[in-house]
Amino acid sequence: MEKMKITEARVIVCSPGRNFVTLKIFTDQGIYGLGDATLNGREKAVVTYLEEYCIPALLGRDPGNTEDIWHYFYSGVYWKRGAITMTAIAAIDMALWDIKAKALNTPLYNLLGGKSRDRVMVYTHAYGKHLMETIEKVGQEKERGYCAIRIQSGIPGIDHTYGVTEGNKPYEPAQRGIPREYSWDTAKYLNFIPGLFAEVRKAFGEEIHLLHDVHHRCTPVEAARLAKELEPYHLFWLEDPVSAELQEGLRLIRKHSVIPIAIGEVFNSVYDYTTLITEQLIDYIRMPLVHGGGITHLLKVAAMASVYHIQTGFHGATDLSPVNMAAALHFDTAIHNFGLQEYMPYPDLVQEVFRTNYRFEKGYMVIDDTPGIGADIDEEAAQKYPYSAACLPVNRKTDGTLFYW
Ligand code: CS2
Ligand code: MG
Repeated sequence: MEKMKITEARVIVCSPGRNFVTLKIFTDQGIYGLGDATLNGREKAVVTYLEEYCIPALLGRDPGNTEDIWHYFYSGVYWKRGAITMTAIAAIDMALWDIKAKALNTPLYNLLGGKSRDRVMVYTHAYGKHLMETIEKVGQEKERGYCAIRIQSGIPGIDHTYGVTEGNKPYEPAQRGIPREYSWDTAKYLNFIPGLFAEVRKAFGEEIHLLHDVHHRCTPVEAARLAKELEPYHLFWLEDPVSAELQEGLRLIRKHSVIPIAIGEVFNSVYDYTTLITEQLIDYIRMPLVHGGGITHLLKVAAMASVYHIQTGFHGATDLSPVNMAAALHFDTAIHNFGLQEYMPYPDLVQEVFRTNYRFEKGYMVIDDTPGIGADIDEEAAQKYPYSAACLPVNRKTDGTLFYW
């Protein structure tokens, strides 16, 4: 690969239905790379971090030196880790791998070990305001060909529940303006969910993989109760059962249940996982490329996880951009301990701005052999959709105590 030099880098912020941040790095060989830098509700913080503290130090470097550049922005920086920092590093890293694969005229997966599989199993979201609507939605997603479906539902007695949007609007938790406040009742939630899965299994049998996202809302003992009560329904995974700042809290769940656990979409480095992996307290790594320091770092995390029989299960909601999704599918195609990829189809508006190289086929994603990540951004189209501040909601218990959203 001919020696190249980074000549320019710029951050493209757009909002085709929701805010996205994309880093574009240019080289003296006319090849450019893209990296997703989207962090829902904190987009401008990442833009500033990239523009003020990263891009000036990137210019002139050889884009092929992914390992050294990653460490320059991680080990070389005094204030380490955190969602903003690791999202910025991820965007740089993704773009550099994109450049390298394009310069070598090969799809990215070839630089990550080649094909371990021809297609990548994905799961989508089914949710309803109440149990019957949820069952109906599961049927619709099954009809669409999904073999793995995440189930969320409105909870009787709770006004607004995570993961359930009104009507047929695409799922988007962030809202314009200051955070909306919702109220939550863990007891009502714990009493309702096992019955929901009993009904879903009754309606669809064992043939589809079912998943559920607790969204960080239980204490370890509450999560242990839920995990135990959900065991008869053979979930593919129970996601974010607890907030997991206290990694050893997962020991209590593990003691009471064999339900597979997926955790970490809000994590941003391997250090969030060390106890969870080495004590085999989890089964799937949720930390995505875009928030976990990019390809260079996730290769190391996935390798460490593989020693402990842990697989990947990357976050892939529509508030992570199609550039991240395309890069994730290359990663998922190549690594041996791939487990499952979250995939929510993007609304048409997003597809007007971002072009990608993957297609959905009967419950799986297939990527083509376009050199690089295989994603692109139409900057003219992006300009039609300017940024508009939005942020994630806030949650309170019914007595007003501030709680996890
Ligand atoms: C969720 C996300 O997809 C998931 O598993 O946890 O939808 C999450 O709520 C959003 O990405 C937050 O921006
Ligand atoms: Mg989640």
